Amino acid sequence: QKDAALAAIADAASLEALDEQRVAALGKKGWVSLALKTLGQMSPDERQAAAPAIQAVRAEIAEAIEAKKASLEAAELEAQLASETLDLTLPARLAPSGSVHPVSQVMDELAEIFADLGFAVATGPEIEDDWHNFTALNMDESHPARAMHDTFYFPDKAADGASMLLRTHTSPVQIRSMKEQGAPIRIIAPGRVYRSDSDATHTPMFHQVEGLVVDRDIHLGHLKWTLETFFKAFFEREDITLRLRPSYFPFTEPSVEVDVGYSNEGNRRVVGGHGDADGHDWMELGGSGMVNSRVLEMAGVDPNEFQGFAFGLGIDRIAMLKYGMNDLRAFFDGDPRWLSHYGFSA
Ligand code: FA5
Repeated sequence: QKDAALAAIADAASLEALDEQRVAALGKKGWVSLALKTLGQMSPDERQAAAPAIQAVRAEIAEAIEAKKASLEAAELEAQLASETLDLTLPARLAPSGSVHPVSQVMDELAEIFADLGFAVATGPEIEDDWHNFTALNMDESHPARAMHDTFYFPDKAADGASMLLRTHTSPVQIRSMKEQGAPIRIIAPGRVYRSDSDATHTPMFHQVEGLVVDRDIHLGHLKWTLETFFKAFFEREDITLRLRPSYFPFTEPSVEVDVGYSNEGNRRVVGGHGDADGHDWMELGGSGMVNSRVLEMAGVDPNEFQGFAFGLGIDRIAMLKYGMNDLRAFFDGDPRWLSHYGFSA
C-alpha cells in the first residue's frame, strides 16, 4: 500500500490531486491513521515491535507529500511567470501624437530665414488701439482706407478714451518698434490679425508677417532683393518670379503689391516660373512699399535722415502655396485628419 501511495503522490498533477492523496493516507480515516489506531489495541510488546515501522511509513509519506507540494508550487509559479511575461519584440501600438500646425511651422521657418538676413523678431498686442492700427499709419479718422479693413471694434473705449479693436494687420508693430528702438531698425513681426471676412481665401482670423527696414539710403531695390531672397529660401527654388505691382497704401509711398508666379498642377498651385508664361499666373501675397515719411515722423524717426521699406505678407496664403492646400478655412477647423493628410501628424 505504501508503494502505491508513493507512486500516486509522485503522479499528482496538481495541488488538488496531491491533497486527495494526503487525505487518503494521513487524513482522519486515511490508511496510515487507521494503522496507527490499531497500535492502541496491541499489547505493549506488540506495540513496541510494530510502532516504528508504522511511524516510519507515516514520516515517509508526509515527506513525499511535502516534496511534491514544493515542486508543484514551483511549477505553478513558473507557469504564471511565463504567461505574464511581456513580449518586448511585439511592435508598439502608436499613440496619436500632436504636431506643429502648418501656420506655426511657416512662422518658424520664416523667422529663421529672416534671422539669417539680420532681422530681429518684434511683437505687438492683438488688442490694439485705433491710433497704432490706423492714425499713426497715416489713416486718420476720416480716411476711406479704414473702411476696407472690416474692423472688429470693442464696444467700450479704453480709460484714456481710445477706441480699441482687434488689429487688422501687423503694421502697428512698425510704429511700436520705431517708437521703442528708433532708427536704424530691421525687424519682422509675425502674428495674428483679424478682419470680418470669410471665403476660401479669407478667414476672420489670419496671420501676417510684417517687415520693416529703416536706415540711411534704403530704396525699393533693397525691398525687392529682400523679398526675392526670402521667397527663394522659403520655397526652396531658384526660379521664383516676383512682380511688384503699383498699388496704394496710406502708410507707404510708393506702394507695391507683391505677386509671385505659379503654375497649376492638377488642382494644386506650385510656385515658380514667370506668371505670364503659358499655364502660369500670379498670386498676390502681400503689400509693401517705401515707408511714408509721415509715418516715420509720427513714430519719432527723422525722415530727412532715414528712409525705409516695409512689407506685410499673408502667412496663411504662403503656407497654402508651400503645402498645396486649397481652402484657407480648413487651416482653422482643427480636424486632425486634415493635418495628417498633409503630413503634419503621426
Ligand atoms: C495690409 O494688411 C498691409 N498692412 C500690408 C502692408 C504692410 C503694406 C506694410 C505696405 C507696407 P492687405 O490688406 O492687402 O495689406 O493684406 C496683406 C495680405 O494679407 C494680403 O495680400 C493677403 O495675403 C493677406 N490677407 C488679407 N486679408 C486676408 C484674409 N481675410 N484671410 C487671409 N489672408 C488675408
